[in-house]
Amino acid sequence: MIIQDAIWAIALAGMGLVTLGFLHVVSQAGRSADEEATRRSARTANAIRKWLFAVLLVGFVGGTWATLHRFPIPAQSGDLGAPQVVDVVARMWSWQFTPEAVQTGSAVEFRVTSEDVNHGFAIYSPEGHIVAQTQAMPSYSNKLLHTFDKPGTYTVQCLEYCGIGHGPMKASFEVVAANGAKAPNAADAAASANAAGAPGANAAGAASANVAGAASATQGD
Ligand SMILES: [Cu+2]
Repeated sequence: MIIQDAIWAIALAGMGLVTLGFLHVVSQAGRSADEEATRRSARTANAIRKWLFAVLLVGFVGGTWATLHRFPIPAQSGDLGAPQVVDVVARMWSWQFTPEAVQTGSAVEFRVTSEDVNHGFAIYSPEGHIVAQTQAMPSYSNKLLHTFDKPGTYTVQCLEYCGIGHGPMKASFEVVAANGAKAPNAADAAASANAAGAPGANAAGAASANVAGAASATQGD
């Protein structure tokens, strides 16, 4: 079960409880109550309200701490010191990465900007789950820090409507294992790109040079 399924199940359960509450009120609406019964139900309602407030308070503080104690947005000014850096430029309607491959196991700093309008830079794992995202904005460089655990072909999809070509505004980049071994599908993709004489072939060479540089920098740490 992925987290979205769990949240969907919790939301359904909550909606079910609210529905049951409404049905209970409707079923009691025609009944007249004596004063003692009214006082009793007021006391019960007060007690339930206090408990509910306490539960909500604990849930709110606990949930806020659990989701934000490691704040997901890195500092946007100054050097983040990540061993790998990828410059990302968005434009209607394509993505440009320099370099086009990164390694697992060490942090990657994506410096994301746009040449025209706002775009949404979202990275999807090979299984199709979103792993990180930020905005691509003209005149700004937004920094996104992510460490990849699994090698493979990751997809980038625009998440901010940016015109007629928004839907197909996709691209992909390779995450290679830190020991240099490529994932099987990544090796196939690179081979077919080279065979086709794709314009990315030179860029891929530059990419591996940069990755090698980053790797040696890491070892030096
Ligand atoms: Cu878009």
